[in-house]
Amino acid sequence: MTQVVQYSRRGAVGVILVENPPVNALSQAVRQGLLDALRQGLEDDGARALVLAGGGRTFIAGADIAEFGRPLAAPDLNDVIAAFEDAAKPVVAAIHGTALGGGLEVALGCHYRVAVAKAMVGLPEVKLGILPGAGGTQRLPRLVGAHVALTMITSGEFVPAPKAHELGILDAIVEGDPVDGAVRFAEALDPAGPHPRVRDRAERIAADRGSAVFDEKRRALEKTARGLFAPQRCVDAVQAAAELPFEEGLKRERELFGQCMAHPQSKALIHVFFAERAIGKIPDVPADTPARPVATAAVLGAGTMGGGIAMNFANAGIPVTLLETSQEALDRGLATIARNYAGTVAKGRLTQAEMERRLSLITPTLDMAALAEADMVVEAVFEDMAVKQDVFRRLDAVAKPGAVLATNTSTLDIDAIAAVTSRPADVIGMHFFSPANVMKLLEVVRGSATAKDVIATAMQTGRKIGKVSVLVGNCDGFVGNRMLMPYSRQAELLVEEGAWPEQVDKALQDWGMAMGPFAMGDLAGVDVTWRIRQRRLAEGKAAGSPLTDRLYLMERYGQKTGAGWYRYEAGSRTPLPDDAVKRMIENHRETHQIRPRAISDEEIVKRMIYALVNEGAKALEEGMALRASDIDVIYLYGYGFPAWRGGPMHYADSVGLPAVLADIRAFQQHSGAEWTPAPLLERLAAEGGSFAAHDRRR
Ligand code: 3H9
Repeated sequence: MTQVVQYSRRGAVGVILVENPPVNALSQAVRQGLLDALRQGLEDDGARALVLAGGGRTFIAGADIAEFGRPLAAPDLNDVIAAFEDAAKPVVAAIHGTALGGGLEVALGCHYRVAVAKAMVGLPEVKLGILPGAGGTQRLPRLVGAHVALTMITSGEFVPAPKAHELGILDAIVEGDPVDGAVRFAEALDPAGPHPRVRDRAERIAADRGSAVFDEKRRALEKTARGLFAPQRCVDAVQAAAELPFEEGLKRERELFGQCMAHPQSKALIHVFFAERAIGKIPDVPADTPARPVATAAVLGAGTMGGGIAMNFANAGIPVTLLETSQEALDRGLATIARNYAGTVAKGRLTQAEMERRLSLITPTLDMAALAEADMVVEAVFEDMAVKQDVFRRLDAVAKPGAVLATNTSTLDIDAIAAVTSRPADVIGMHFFSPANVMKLLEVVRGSATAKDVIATAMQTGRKIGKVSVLVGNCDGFVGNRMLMPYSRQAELLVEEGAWPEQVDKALQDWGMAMGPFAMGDLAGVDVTWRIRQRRLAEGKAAGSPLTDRLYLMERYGQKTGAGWYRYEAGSRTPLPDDAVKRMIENHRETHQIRPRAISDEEIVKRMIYALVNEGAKALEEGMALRASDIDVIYLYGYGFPAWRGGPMHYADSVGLPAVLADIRAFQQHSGAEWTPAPLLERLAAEGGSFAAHDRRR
């Protein structure tokens, strides 16, 4: 027998224990080990019943995702499950931690399931762009009916054990050690049987035959899972459970599973699964780097960003001091925070008491000296180097030794800010995204002097306050906004050349982006873009199009003034095309003698997305991002890039780098230097490589 699965006996009950850290994934060795241990248990005359459990922190978290994409080696998981289901002795699954995907499917193949109250069960395959492929879509509906099964399988959400018990997925909740509890449960069973098989439970699912629930779910998913392939296939599979005999249903599930596996969306979503877990791996700041304790925090500036950042700390239970320069600004900031919380309470997502607890963790002040005890200070004042340097000089004078001094700048040089302090090693960038209390992304920006434990502290604190923390280097715009500059530039050029803002936005939204660039510009503020443009022009850098200047002169600053690239009706955030903007664009074209041409959606998408890819490749080569997959995570969590396309760098891989490069070269012929291909892209395309392979080599 293989070592990853062990068989032992407790009294008259045989125990099969999976030991495949960290999460007991069902690798080939585990599948084989399960078959071997089952045979041993069945042959063991001293065992009247069997218990299946997971060692370590969990039961079984599913198939081994790392094996996907390769031909699956025998034994097939379906055969393993069938062997358990047909076993001549009763088998009890003992669940703690999580029973997910293939893990729950194995448990559904056991005759009984017991769990500790803290355990969770679920079929999260849909989040990987696939569906349960080892009988989950056929067995779960037989236990809980089509409605609940559809909800669980199309959402992938985890169900806490007490709820799973109520639903009939679990037979009992056990106290204390799960294996002890399961052994007690097994001792009470009659070894002579019959041993109930989920596959034989026909009544519940038969009632769903011909039900409208399937079409209703399909229609709902058209809205909630727009553009996604797997959720609709999940419905097909559950419907097969209602309409076909078990074996035929399994066959249908297999076909649908194969279709999902072959689809580019599953490759993208599986890439995202690993990309999200790679961001914490920093070669020179290993996971065991001791972080500085952050028990208290302070935020400088109670504007939109500062207020949102303070809320993050309060939400995580960290007391936070909020500093402003005038009582009026402080009152305004606090009122916004209170309004934001009240909105969440009104939606039923927060209790009044919890809102009050969080508000009580925020201490307003006008006195810089009140920051003296904070373990971490985040500066969120006006985006201007002189202003920030002044703040850091004063902060340096009051902050306690060892405090982490972070700046929330979105574009400025961290080293120039750190240089005005006596402790550049303690200075770091923590770039939150607006609205900071909602957006998940945090770019942690490492300066040339930033200490490793300060990096570890910022990354860890970011996670603690609910952010997806990605480490980036110190360059203009860091990674996300740096890539956004050529992206926005393309958007404006497309409009100069003949497209309308609403056409550009629609093309990108249809492609999957949460928002188009012009609607996003209105949200961020045209004045903000204008200010960045002015700074970059003064520094002699490429800086977008003069269309922004015209809009700025018209005082159309975006949503906040009710007009930007679009107009907004009072109280509404819906962008409406505006003739005044069209006239402005036409005027601009005439002034510059541009003859507008019809531009296809395909051209729009290529120019926009490849602008991201090309700049991303440059940032990667310069070491501003540790991995191409980190760039993908930044775009998924900070810029509304569709997860099912895997992020810009994965998308380029999926198209094929030679094809991407050929298009970029064609754009270069048309518009020159701004499309100079990234040398890394050229190299990878020439050697038949990919960004993923480049990541693996590092
Ligand atoms: C499936 O089952 C298909 C079947 O229906 C049909 C087959 C025919 N495989 O998330 P963490 C790794 S599809 C391989 O940081 P946590 C993970 O990469 C599967 N590796 O921990 C990480 O590695 P590293 C359906 C896996 O405590 C480490 O474990 N199941 C797998 O925050 C720790 O992970 C799922 O989709 C896996 N299945 O969360 C469940 N799972 O340390 C996916 C984890 O090198 N997993 N790893 O970075 C999860 O949701 C979470 O990992 C879990 C633990 C909740 C279990």
